[in-house]
Amino acid sequence: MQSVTPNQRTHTSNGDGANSQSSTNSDDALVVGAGFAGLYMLHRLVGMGLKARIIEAAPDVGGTWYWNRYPGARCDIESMQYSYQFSEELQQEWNWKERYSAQPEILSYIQHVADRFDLRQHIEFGTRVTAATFNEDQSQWAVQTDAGENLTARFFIMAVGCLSTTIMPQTEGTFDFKGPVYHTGKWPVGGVDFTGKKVGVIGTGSSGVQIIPHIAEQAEHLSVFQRTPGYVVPAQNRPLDPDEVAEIKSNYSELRAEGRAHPIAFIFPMHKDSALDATEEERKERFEKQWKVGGLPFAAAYGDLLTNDDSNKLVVEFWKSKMQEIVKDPRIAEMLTPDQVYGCKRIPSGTNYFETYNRPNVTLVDVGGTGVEKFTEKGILAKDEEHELDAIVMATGFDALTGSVISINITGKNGEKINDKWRDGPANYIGLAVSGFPNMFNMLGPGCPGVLATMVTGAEQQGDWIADCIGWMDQNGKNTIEADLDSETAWVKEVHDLGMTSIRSTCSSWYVGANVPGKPHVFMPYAGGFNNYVARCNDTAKNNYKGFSFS
Ligand code: N01
Repeated sequence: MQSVTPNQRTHTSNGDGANSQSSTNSDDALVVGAGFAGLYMLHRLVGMGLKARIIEAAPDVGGTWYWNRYPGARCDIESMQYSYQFSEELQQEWNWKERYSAQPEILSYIQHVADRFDLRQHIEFGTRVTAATFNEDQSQWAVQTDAGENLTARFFIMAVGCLSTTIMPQTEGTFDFKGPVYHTGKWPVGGVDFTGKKVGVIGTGSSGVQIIPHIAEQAEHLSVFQRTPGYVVPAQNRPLDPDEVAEIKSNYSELRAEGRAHPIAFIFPMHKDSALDATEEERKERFEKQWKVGGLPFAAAYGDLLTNDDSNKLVVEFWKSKMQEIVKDPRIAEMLTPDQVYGCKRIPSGTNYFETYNRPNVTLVDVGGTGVEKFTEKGILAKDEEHELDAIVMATGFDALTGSVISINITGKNGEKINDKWRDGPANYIGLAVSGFPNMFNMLGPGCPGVLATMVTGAEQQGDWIADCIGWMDQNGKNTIEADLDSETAWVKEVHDLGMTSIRSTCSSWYVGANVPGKPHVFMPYAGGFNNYVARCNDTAKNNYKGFSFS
């Protein structure tokens, strides 16, 4: 593996992160993160002949797919669509094995992309960016790393991941437990052997739903600590049929174009009619058919399941009947039944999830409302009962969308900190640029469809927009770009107003920052649809980057 090491370059610094003079070794662009977004960004920048490099904390590429290597980790968007489309050769030569890829296969794919496009030579692995300061005199970013480097670059681009800063429960005695504690989002590279162990899993979101069946198969006993049950839908994963793959590949670009024109950048069987217009019998038939499609697409059995309360109640009734068919103990089935509307949290795609609760070595512990009460030396205290454990797995999620940005000490113009700027919630223009922070771009974060659409497609769209913008600036003699405050304020309002129309804003979840104590409650993604978002970004570009100022 090739990487740039700190002593291969020299930089001058005045000690506070802002370089006192322009360094000859300055980069055109520094990108933070070597996941799908960062790698594509790098590919574009290097392809334009720019001096660009990625700083990556992990020892390898992959981003979220490097860290989330827990057993059962798998994508919930179909492999043939959850992949890059910028290279016809790449999409023709790569052969996905399953309808929904497991983490090892996705990681192999990303590693293949890094090798195939010769990107590793531009990546510094094992290094974390700690601070970035915009030097107004030199119109450059001064970037510091935990390796003690002081780097400079004209553009500072964050591809830090929207679900990458892990969070642990802030519960009494967090550090008292004497056994090992793992987080799904930072899973050990060599894996963990739970054979013969009593294991506790906290959390039943997408990560918990995926890991629970695997731990149950290995451990002597598994206790699942559930605060809020979810509407888990079987993924209906299966090996891909070679004929089906050949068919897609024979006309891949058409499928890709259809995907890009779609609100979530993902094509699947979708119905537009109302559940209320169907007879009970028709509905049952339709729901059963779409259940076989499974996963996220199940919600498209009718066009109004996520927008009409009465239709939503109908899908909840059907979902309950399916879950109750699987779970043998009615008391457990009751505990597994959510009381929220269907779809307000991201719907986990599961495999053998409900079946797991029929196993004699699995206990479901209801910690509704408060969550786990206390960690003790021996395990977890919940509802006045101590559960003795050998290991604890936190499937407790992430400080989503903003956590990995604000963990870097970023200072823009006039000494303004990103932490202060985003105190009441994230602000940016078209989800890409923050007023007061020139020549800084943030990929797949707040204010864009990112987490509500297919991430790889979003990464390419934003990577293209940023690269094209930099190309345009160079052609037009512009040195810096900055989002106008007025445009930013209007965009923040638009994101908020659209968010209020989305079912996703109606309950406590990471979409609204409710999972992190003290985080402002703001619906962060752009809910107007990927296709509309792309049109807005393109319109801005076509109009000489309307809403931005240049120097
Ligand atoms: O995290 P989450 P995640 N005591 O925040 C519980 C993507 N993803 O890692 O709901 C007890 O959804 C918490 O309970 P509650 C996907 O976008 C995708 O699972 O807050 N429980 C919840 O059950 C997903 O949405 C895939 O009441 C506590 C869980 O921990 C996103 O990542 C796979 C607790 C956290 O769920 C995040 O998913 C994995 C406490 N003190 C992830 N604190 C795919 O399928 C928290 N919880 C592609």
